[in-house]
Amino acid sequence: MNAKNVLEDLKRRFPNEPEYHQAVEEVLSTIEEEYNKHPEFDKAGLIERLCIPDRIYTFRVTWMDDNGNYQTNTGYRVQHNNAIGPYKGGIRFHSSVNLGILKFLAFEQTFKNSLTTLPMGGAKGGSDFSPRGKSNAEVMRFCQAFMLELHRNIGADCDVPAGDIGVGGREVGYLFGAYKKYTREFSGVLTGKGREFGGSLIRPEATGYGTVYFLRAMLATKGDTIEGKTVLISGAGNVAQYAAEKVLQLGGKVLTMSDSDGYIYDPDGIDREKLDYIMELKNLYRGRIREYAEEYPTAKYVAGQKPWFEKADIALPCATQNELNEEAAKALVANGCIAVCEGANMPTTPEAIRVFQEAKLLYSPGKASNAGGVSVSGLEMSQNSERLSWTAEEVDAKLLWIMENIHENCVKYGTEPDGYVNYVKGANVAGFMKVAKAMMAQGVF
Ligand code: NDP
Ligand code: 2IT
Repeated sequence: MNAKNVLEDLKRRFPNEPEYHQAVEEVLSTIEEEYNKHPEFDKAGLIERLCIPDRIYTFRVTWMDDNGNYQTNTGYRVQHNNAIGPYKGGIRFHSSVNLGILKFLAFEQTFKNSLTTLPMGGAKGGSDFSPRGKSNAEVMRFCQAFMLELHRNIGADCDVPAGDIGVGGREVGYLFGAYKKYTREFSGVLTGKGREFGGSLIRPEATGYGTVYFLRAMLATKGDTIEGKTVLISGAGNVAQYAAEKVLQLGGKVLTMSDSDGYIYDPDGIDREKLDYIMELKNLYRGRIREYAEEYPTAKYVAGQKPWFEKADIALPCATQNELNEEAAKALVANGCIAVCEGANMPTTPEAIRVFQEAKLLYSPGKASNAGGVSVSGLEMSQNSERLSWTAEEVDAKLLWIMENIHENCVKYGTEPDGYVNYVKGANVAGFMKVAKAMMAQGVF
């Protein structure tokens, strides 16, 4: 394989999908060497089969808003690869959603899910519907209309969606209710469900907790800990909230959180009580992070900016893709940051990753450090299959084991001759090898 040629070919065949190209380039450039040690892979055209999704569903979703007007959005499901298990991955509702973004997410998910050790393939779906400013009833009608199409193409042993940006417990509940009604089947077809109807304990916390477990493992390679460290977090949604919670539990100090309008900086730290305020603000009232600075006047609100120019020991990007660019990366390094651990998917641009790696920072890509969410989704699937539910302690212990195992694999496959751990390479090679071997064993499809 010549990574450059493969990428050029994909760009020609699938133009106008920059995020997809970006994700593919990152993986190909780091697995090329390992791939080329296996001529049988190239003979089987493996790389093309691994980069192009198995299939993509696109559908119109029409629903009625509270004023009686008809609204039409586009829905998608990208089933990327099921070599090691049923298709698995979240659903994103956000105005920015398009096919290129979902293709990047489904591609990444395939390697992430492989890293978890659980039997899950990769998929992603969503819609350009924005839940922002919509009433509960509107969100419910949209979810029902979305599932009216999607239910034909998913199933507990075929493709199991979950949440992502704009899709949390409320949306998963409505989607599950609709699936059940249309199919007359109660099954583990979605994860992230409510506790009362098959959801796993610790699933809401899993991505954020897992990210901080991974961060702790990275720091441990330097004999360091989270205790006493200052932390910049972006986002104020599901991942950011529980990353903040775990940082607090481990003795760190969270200085920032953000949303798409700006960020808040609290020099005293966002403590437990203040985090409870944010959780209520965001999850119950669906408010804006700006309101934090009105509630706690010692904090400042910076509109239209990202938090990366503040001084801190650690950065946890937990909002969205490409939210941390080269300029921000240089500022973090100049301010003495020692670790960047991604809770979001592909939040760091390729130029910024280079800045971190050249400065020999501890830097981990989302497909390794945010894999805790889908891991507990996999555990939810296991619990649904055996029609039992495990205790929070049991699930949390398994989550911790999985994150430490992913970290070990990154170290195993990503350690460079000078001892620096290239977590991007480690995650990509470890994730890729398992999928590649499974595809080889199953014949040409
Ligand atoms: P939420 O919808 O709960 O929160 C998203 C947060 O990011 C909000 O604060 C939102 O602000 C902000 N945000 C969203 N889009 C943008 C944007 N274009 N620019 C700036 N800020 C933005 O989503 P999650 O917390 O679930 O997801 C966050 C990230 O983590 C995503 O990259 C997702 O793919 C990834 N992830 C999520 C997992 C999960 O289990 N939920 C698992 C693994 C990864 P606003 O309110 O203004 O929109
Ligand atoms: O990006 C992700 O890993 C998720 N949004 C979670 C997917 C899942 O199936 O739990």
